[in-house]
Parts: sequence; structure tokens; C-alpha cells
Amino acid sequence: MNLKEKIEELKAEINSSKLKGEEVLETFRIKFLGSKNILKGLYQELKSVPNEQKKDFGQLINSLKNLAEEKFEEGKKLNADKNQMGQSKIDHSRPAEKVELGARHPLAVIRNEIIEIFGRIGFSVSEGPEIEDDWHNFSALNFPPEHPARDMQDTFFIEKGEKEMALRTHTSSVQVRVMENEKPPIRTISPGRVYRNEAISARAHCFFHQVEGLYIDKNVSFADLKQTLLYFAQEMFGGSAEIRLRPSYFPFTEPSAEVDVSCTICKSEGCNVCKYTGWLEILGCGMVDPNVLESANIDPKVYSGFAFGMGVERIAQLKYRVGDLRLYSENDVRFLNQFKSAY
Ligand code: 2NL
Repeated sequence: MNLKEKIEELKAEINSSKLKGEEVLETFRIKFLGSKNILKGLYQELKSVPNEQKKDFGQLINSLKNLAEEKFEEGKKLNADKNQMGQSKIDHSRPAEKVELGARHPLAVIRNEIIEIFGRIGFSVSEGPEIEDDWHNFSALNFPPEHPARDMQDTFFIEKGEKEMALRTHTSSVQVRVMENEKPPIRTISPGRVYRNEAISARAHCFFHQVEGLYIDKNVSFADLKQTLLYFAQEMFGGSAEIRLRPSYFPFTEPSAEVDVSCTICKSEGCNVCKYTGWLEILGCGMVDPNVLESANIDPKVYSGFAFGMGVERIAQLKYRVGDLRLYSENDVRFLNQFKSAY
């Protein structure tokens, strides 16, 4: 038999090999790919082939070797989950591995609950960009040019092309966009992440989450604001919750107030969470400043409105009694798994 015939024969043998079972596979490996494999003999014979034919024969033997390797890999796969008898190695009676169910993040749970509570009295949900221009984050909201809240210490400023932009410091910027794009009556809330340039500690973070609310129509009064917030507090903290308003200041509302809810932990008896005051601060609010309405081309002589803003972490802190803000962004499953049942 000449070299060409030998190659053809081996090729046919490789192609027709049935590599079922570990032993058959091993025999195949030794014959075609082992340290004393049969192809080595062919390379010996190549030496006596006339020079002008060496290249062609060399290629033929190489492709034979590749074919054997392919066939072997195929056989390995074929045998991976079968034993020598060709039976499945998979134990179908083995108990299934436990599938760990994920849990919704506590901040998402609280945010969804807030959306749901305001949804029931007709508030829609608005969203907007986290990278904002000065107009939507500050100027339209009646922040004077030199107002300290614009300060580098509070705001992350970034360059975007030619323009200086900022990471929004509140979702009021979304509300401004709603006022610019829609006609009253407006009844919407804007949940979202906001950023402040602060050192991270248990009580401060460089980002947190807010839900702001805005209601604009004819004859909206402070009484409407108070009743809306009482409704919210009782839905969120239970029917016996009470609220109180303390005068405050925000550039975008006049008058402004801070809102406390009666301490749900000690029922206002006095505890270390409410610092023995019986009250917990939950949000800030007020009547939308006429300047803000004008900035968005809403006539303050025709329309009035109220607005409020709350920190989602703050509400979660009170509902779940989680003091350290850092836990909300560390993604430690030992923390997250505690919120499995919530929606
Ligand atoms: C807080 C206080 C507040 C607002 C947010 C607002 C939005 C527009 C106009 C007027 Cl477009 N006001 N939002 C008003 C009062 C308070 O947030 O302590 N947030 C965590």
C-alpha cells in the first residue's frame, strides 16, 4: 500500500469510528493522538516522498491529524454525560438545587408604595434626566445667583461639551420640566436619584432618593396641601398617624413648612428614635413660589399650587428602622434578604 492509500484508509477509519463509551474513546486517542500514534509513521514515510510532492502529502497528513482531534473532541462531548453502557450519568432522582429568590430593594419597595399612595388620589409619575442644566436645577426654582445651595460644596458640576452641567440635587428639576411642557391642572410626583457632594457617613451620602410632588390648579390652597400630606402619612404609617407643620424656608416655596409625623415607634410616648419629642421629620413642603410659576410660563394670578419633597431613605429608615444610610447602596445580600416579603 502506498502512502496515499494509507492516508485514505485512515481517513475512512477515523470518519467511521463510533466513539461511544470511555474505553473506545481511550483506544481511539492512543491510536491517533497518543505519544506513539499511527500518524507518526506517516510522517516517517514522508521523508522518502519525492521533494515536489512533500508539501501536498504533508498537508494531507496534517488534515488527518486535525480530523482525528475533531473526532476525539466530539467523542468526549458524547461521553460526558453517559457511562460505559451508554446510560445517562445524570441522577434524575437527585433533589433539585434550591433556587434563591431575589428580593426587591427596600428603597424600591418604599418608592413603589409612595407612587401607589399618590396614584390613588390622581397623581401621575414623571421622570427626567439626572444630568441637569443650571436653569432646571436652580434658576427656574428661584435660587438667586449667589445662593449657597449652588455652591461647589453641595453640587457636583460637570462639563458636557461647552456647557457646564450639574448632577441634579433634587427632582424639582423634573417638576420644572413638567410645568414647562404641560398645562394645569398638574398633579404629578417625581421619584428619582439625586446627588450631593458630601462625605459618605452613616447619616450622609453622595446620592440619595427623593419623591417630590406637585399640584397646580386654580384655587389650590394650603389646606389642600395639609390634607394631602395627612392622607399620605396615614396611608404610609397607619391610620392613627398625626402630622404637624413647622414654618421653614425653601427658595421655591412660599410659605414653606417642614412636616413631622407622630412617632410610630413609641406612639409619641418618647423614645430614642424621636429623641423623646414624640415627632419624626418626614418631608418639606410649601406653596409654589409665584416666581417659579412665572419661570415656567404659568400665570400666578390664575393658578396656584403646592409642592413637597421627601427622602425615600428617610421614610425607609422609619419603616424598617435602618439607621445607617450606607446599607442602602452596599448591596450586601444579608441586608437585602431581610426584605423578601415586601412588594
Ligand atoms: C425636602 C424638601 C421640597 C419642593 C420640594 C418643589 C418643586 C417645584 C416647585 C416648588 Cl417645581 N417646590 N418641590 C417643595 C418644597 C420642599 O423638598 O426636604 N426634600 C427632601
